[in-house]
Amino acid sequence: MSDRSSDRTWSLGRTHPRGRPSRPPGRIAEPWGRRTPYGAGEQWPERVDSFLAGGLAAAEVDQWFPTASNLHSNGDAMELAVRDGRLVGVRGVAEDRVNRGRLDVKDLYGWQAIASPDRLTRPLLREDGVLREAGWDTAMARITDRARALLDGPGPASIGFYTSGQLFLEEYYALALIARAGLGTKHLDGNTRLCTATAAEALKESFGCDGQPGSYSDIDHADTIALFGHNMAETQGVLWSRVLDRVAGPDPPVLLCVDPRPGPVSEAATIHLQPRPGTNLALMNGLLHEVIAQGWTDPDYIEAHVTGFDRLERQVAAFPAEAAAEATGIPAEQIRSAARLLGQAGRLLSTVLQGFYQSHQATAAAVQVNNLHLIRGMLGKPGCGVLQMNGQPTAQNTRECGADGDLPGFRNWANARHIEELAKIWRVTPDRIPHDGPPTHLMEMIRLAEEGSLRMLWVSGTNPAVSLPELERIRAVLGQDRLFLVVQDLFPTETTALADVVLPAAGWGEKTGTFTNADRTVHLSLKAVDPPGEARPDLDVFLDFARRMDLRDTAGRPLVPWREPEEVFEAWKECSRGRPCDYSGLTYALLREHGGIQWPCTVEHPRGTERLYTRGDFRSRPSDCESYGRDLLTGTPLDEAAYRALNPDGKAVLRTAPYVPPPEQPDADYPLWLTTGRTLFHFHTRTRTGRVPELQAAAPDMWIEVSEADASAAGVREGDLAEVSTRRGAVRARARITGIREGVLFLPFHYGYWDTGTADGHRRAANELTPTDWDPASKQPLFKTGAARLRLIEHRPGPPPPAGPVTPRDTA
Ligand SMILES: Nc1nc2c(c(=O)[nH]1)N[C@H]1C(S)=C(S)[C@@H](COP(=O)(O)OP(=O)(O)OC[C@H]3O[C@@H](n4cnc5c(=O)[nH]c(N)nc54)[C@H](O)[C@@H]3O)O[C@H]1N2
Ligand SMILES: Nc1nc2c(c(=O)[nH]1)N[C@H]1C(S)=C(S)[C@@H](COP(=O)(O)OP(=O)(O)OC[C@H]3O[C@@H](n4cnc5c(=O)[nH]c(N)nc54)[C@H](O)[C@@H]3O)O[C@H]1N2
Ligand SMILES: [Mo]
Repeated sequence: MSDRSSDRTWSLGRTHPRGRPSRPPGRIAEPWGRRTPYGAGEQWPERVDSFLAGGLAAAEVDQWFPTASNLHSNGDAMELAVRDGRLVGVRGVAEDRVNRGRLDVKDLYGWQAIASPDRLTRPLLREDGVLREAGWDTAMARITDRARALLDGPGPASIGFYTSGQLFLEEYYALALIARAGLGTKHLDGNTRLCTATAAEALKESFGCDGQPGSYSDIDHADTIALFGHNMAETQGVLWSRVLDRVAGPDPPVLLCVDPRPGPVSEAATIHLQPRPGTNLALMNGLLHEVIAQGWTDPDYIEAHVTGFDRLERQVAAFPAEAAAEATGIPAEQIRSAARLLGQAGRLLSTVLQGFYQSHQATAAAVQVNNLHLIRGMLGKPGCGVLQMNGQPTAQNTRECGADGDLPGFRNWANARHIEELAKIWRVTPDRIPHDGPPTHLMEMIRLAEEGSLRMLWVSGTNPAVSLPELERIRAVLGQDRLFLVVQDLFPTETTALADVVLPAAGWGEKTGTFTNADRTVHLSLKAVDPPGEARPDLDVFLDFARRMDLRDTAGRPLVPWREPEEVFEAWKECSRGRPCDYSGLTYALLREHGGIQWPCTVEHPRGTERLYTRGDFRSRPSDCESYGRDLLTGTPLDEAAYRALNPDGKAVLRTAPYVPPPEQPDADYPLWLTTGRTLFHFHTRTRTGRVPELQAAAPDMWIEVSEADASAAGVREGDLAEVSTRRGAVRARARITGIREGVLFLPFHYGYWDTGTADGHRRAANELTPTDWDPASKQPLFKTGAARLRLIEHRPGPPPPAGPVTPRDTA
């Protein structure tokens, strides 16, 4: 089979004004690099990628420091090159299991952002409405004074923390201890709520506990790879290289792509299903109907390891391919072909990401992918894995350390024994850890701030004024006088602009810690250079806060006794011992010597564990599980009795839900679907990639992706300035006509305002348009569905600015 993705001229050239593309530099033009084909069961060949600034030679580098990529969740092992105390480049680590030396295009160039001249270097305090520089002592005193006053007054429920998927494990664990047992608030969540809350919930619902069953090495063995709402080519570039290398080798796997948009993934796929946004559950029910009806199941595996088959069979009975076709807009024949591909696969690997996670029945749809693997007995064997993907580099750690709406070590808030265990580890009484209901999710925290019962919000490592839905509302909530807003970041952002206190953080490369990728691989990241000015590691800031607040354990000793990241890591190992995410066999020294290691890593498994559930041994016993689950349709938590009734005693559970259409659908006023997402060259709100010349030049400004038919209906031509509006707001950008499904518009969500001025005047951020709504089970917001309209603002000559690999209308 030919390698269709590496040698095609993708359409950056197409958008160039004068016919022939002018080739952009290096890997911008060749995002996945050169192919290194390999066959099923073989080891993925090495290919070491490197980029050194200013044509420097490797011999001119003073020292190399180990780390892993921090602009996605792939966990590609890399080294930072330092010369004269400055970062000068990067190279991949050939020996590492994750990337075998390869680096994604964003990682090759992205490190340059940390040396950007506009880094935050001193704390800022708001005085008379204006942010002014101050010393750390003054800034921390301002924070602790406010925290104490609130604790003495309305109490801990008036304080909340909103953190990240981009700090380090040690930072999350310290923060979880401070917030939960120190202050006693349950208002602590991560931006993982927007990102992988559904991955976590889907794993809990099916297997009783979070924890990625599969491994990236499943790509080496699979004969069929299905990508459900996952644009892997643009969002996990090195993983995609691995797929492309299998596709280019002998006995290549076949690919299934489920995405309303065409792109590099659909171009490499045998079957491309283009559902209407928000109809994933209908599609999955249709696929499962067909798999069951054709007898493509594994009755022995089901009998031994799975419960709830009858329920699933009943649920999908009403969804033959015709019914699924009606709901999704995909022809029934295509649904049948896809079901055959999935049903007859010998070794099936599935990946799931935001096309499924950011919609109204996110958990219910993601769980059906688990169900597919369970009824086919395709789990825990080489080539048979589910990757309920993560997005951010350290999202896994936010979840396992309990810095989101979970408790550390995947403990169950509703299980009194788990609370006692945690209290013992933290040397406090169980009542110090709030557990009278599920921990507060972010969208609820925003509502509490809006109402005025949340009075202090400490934001670290996230930019909610661009990344949350319905920005007009978010700006109003975060900008209120009565909310004391602390924001800790590397750069001035749309969110720091609203803060009362801004704390300058040291970032990746400037601090030491560990983090874990989407397939449970832990890497050590060493400090390579000093942070600028007075910027400090987030860990130091949190520990300083704990000391100043004089947080104590039951015996009166300091509750948070640590000073160095390695001490926190050692403490975390104890907290994780015996839990699914067991780190007890890891040390900094081992990670340094060996590179990436997959948890659980214990005395029995000193080099980690490649796949979970290899013997169908799920962590679902009521005494052990992380969650008793939720009703997938309403989100209501199940109690222990309801959970026991599902009979999950060590078995996986087939959870189901009926399909309901998305809450907001196109109508006469707003006739189009709007969906949003990512593109190759930028990371999120561009605070880093927007400061990197190579990446910013490759995709400098916002655009609107629209089909030929929808564009011409609105009188819009390629490159024209157009407006997309929804019931929440309007944005303007130039149109790019692509092979996107008719009736659907796509906007990248990367473009906010830090580099163009304020949000006043013409707005461009995609989240001006998105609704305040979330999946009832995972509480993940709906960034992928909504009703919109398109209108021409003015004709503009020439094409829109470049954007990366957009599939043109003529090849879709
Ligand atoms: N280049 C780049 N890479 C990144 C990031 C980045 O910002 N830039 N961010 C990282 C993070 S945090 C994350 S979470 C991941 C996200 O990685 P992905 O999930 O791959 O990225 P998205 O673009 O958000 O969404 C994936 C696809 O879902 C499709 N989609 C939209 N609506 C639907 C639908 O209703 N059904 C289906 N089946 N598909 C739909 C979109 O067309 C899109 O192509 O990427 C990580 N990697
Ligand atoms: N419309 C729409 N909206 C979306 C999405 C979508 O697909 N569509 N996707 C959602 C998803 S999956 C995600 S993950 C979110 C991402 O949303 P955000 O988390 O808001 O995105 P980032 O731009 O990565 O913001 C991270 C911030 O942390 C800072 N930072 C980086 N490293 C450090 C550090 O070590 N310490 C500190 N203190 N700060 C640091 C960066 O400078 C940056 O300002 O967006 C969500 N919003
Ligand atoms: Mo994400």
